[in-house]
Amino acid sequence: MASAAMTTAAITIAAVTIFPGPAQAHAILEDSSPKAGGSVHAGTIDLQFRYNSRVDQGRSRLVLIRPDHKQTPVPIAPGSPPDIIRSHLDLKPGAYVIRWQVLAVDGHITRGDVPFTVTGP
Ligand SMILES: [Cu+2]
Repeated sequence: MASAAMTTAAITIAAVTIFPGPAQAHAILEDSSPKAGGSVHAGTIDLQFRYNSRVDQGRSRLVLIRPDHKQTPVPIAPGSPPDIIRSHLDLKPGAYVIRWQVLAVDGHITRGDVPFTVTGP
């Protein structure tokens, strides 16, 4: 069990090294586009998820759940501010969910679902 404790300590130190600065909480979703429960018009849809703290964009994930429940990974666009995850999708009308998972500055992973509706023209 000593080695497990040492591994945990090593991971904690690594997280602090990667994200210098004051201690911060894990990432909580503060705003999104589309909004949870909102609706958008069919076509190219800009996705944006803003958190209360910086997130590691390279270790965060977005998955689109389609109306037929098929899941598709969504590439995260590079170059966003450090507390924001962005992408875009071309979607037909229907009920969708974006399932997000982000790694925050404190080394904790949080997840959530943003359901939304795409409406016809
Ligand atoms: Cu945390």
